[in-house]
Formats: sequence, C-alpha cells, structure tokens
Amino acid sequence: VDLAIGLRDALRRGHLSVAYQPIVRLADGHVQGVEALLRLPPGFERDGVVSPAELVEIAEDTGAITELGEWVLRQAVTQAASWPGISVSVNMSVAQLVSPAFVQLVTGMLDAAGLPPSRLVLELTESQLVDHTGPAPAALQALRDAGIRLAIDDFGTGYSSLSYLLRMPVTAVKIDRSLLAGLGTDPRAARLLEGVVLMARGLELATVAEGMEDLATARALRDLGVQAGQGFALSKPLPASRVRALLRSGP
Ligand code: G
Ligand code: G
Ligand code: MN
Ligand code: NA
Repeated sequence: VDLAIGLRDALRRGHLSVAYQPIVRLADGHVQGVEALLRLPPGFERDGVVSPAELVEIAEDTGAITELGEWVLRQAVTQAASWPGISVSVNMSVAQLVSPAFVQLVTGMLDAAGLPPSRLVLELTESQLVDHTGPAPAALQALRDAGIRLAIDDFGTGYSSLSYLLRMPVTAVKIDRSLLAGLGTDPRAARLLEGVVLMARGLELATVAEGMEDLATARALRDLGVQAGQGFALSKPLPASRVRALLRSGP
C-alpha cells in the first residue's frame, strides 16, 4: 500500500486541514502566536492511520513527509499573513530541514504570502536537534540569517546532553508538558522549572510551556517566570476562521 499516493490524494481532495492552537503571553493573556497542527477529518482512516501523529510518523518513514510538511508550511504561512501581528509556529521533520533547498523554499513562501520572516517559528524536537542525523548548525544559521525563528519542541524529553544549546542558533524553548505534571503536588517540579527558566534567560531564549490543562498550572508557570503557554486550559487547537474571531475579541 502506498501511503504517499494516499496522502497526495488526501491533500488534493482537501481531506487534511491545519488547526491553530493559541500561544498566550502568561503575564496578560495576550495571544502572541499560534502553533499549526495537522488535522485529519473525522473518520479518516488510511492504511490503519488514525491520528496526525501516526500520519506524520508514517510519512517520515516513507519519505512523504517532504510533501506533507511543505503543504502544512504553505497553509500556515499563507494563513498567518492574513492575521495581524501574531507569529505562527510550524512543526518540522528533520528530512525537511536537511534539504539544501529548504531556506529558499521557505523564504519563497514568505515572500509570496507577504509574511515577515520574524513571524515564522520553526519547531524542531530536542531529539532531532541532538541526533547526529539532524540539521547542521550552519543549516539552522541560514534560517536565522533569513530572520526566521527556531524553537526547541518537547524540551526536557530528549537526551541528557545540553551542549547542543551552545551550538544551535535557536530562539525559544517549548517546555514539554511532562515537566508540568508534578507542579501542584511535588515542590521539586517547581524547582526544576525555575532552573529551566534561569537557563533560558541566561541563553536569551524565549520560554513557552506546552500542555497547560488548568488555569492553576498557567498561574504557577507565570509566577515561575515562564513567558508564554499553550494548552487546553487556554485554548484547544482552532480552525483558522476561529483564530480570526479570537484575535478580534481577545481570549
Ligand atoms: O495535535 P496532536 O497532539 O495530535 O499532534 C501530534 C503530534 O504530531 C505532535 O507531536 C505534533 O508535533 C505532530 N505534528 C502535528 N502537525 C505536524 C506537522 O505539520 N508536521 C510535523 N512534522 N509534525 C506535526
Ligand atoms: O509535539 P508537539 O508539542 O508539537 O504537539 C503538541 C500536541 O499537544 C498537539 O497535538 C496538541 O493537540 C497537544 N496538546 C495541546 N494542548 C494540550 C494539553 O493541554 N494537553 C494535552 N494532553 N495535549 C495538548
Ligand atoms: Mn510542537
Ligand atoms: Na512539544
């Protein structure tokens, strides 16, 4: 079975979509950006694939991720150009980033859409950054030189090496939700997050906490100095039309 063909077919038929989860400044609730997330229609099933994460994983294994990733990126960049001021974060697979033509592809999309490069954030997981098959620092620097921002996704779940933070020209860390788990109950969870915040400040990295499921967690993270957050307590991923309404009315 050829998922690549199934995928191309699904893209052409408009079966896939992109949802946008608000990223909120914790100090005042201002929506500073959104994360683009691939979405499947209800009842979507192709070769046993039922979730976006599974689709991404299979696309990575079959090479179809280049096409899928490019489609998501173009959707996100085009949508974001129609929204005032906010940034759009897009998840990257390593196969996209290691392509030598990637910088031109992205800057071409930004130009065509009229989106300033500083409003695009590319997210790479910590494990992709640390792995030896991951992008070279120079490839990331080329994106930074073009004005595009780079965030480390799932921060705190990759490898124990932190030395990559000194090599990779990233601009933000997205603190994985597993680090938020003990916040209400285990005082050590707060100490750990304090350490992450201090480190991020020292390295001039922005901080975004992921997976805030209740407002008490959002408040605790704000008090610990985390700058921004996303999660079901603040907003679920939304269709593009609802993002526009949200930006008009406030959260
Ligand atoms: O939204 P959800 O929790 O189902 O996402 C599951 C996983 O799929 C997450 O790890 C997310 O990073 C990943 N994902 C969602 N959209 C994309 C995408 O466009 N590209 C890549 N590479 N991963 C994505
Ligand atoms: O791996 P990545 O961080 O890109 O994926 C983010 C995923 O987390 C998305 O699939 C999104 O649907 C999911 N997500 C967003 N907010 C929450 C939350 O508050 N709780 C949980 N469990 N998942 C969330
Ligand atoms: Mn992400
Ligand atoms: Na994450």
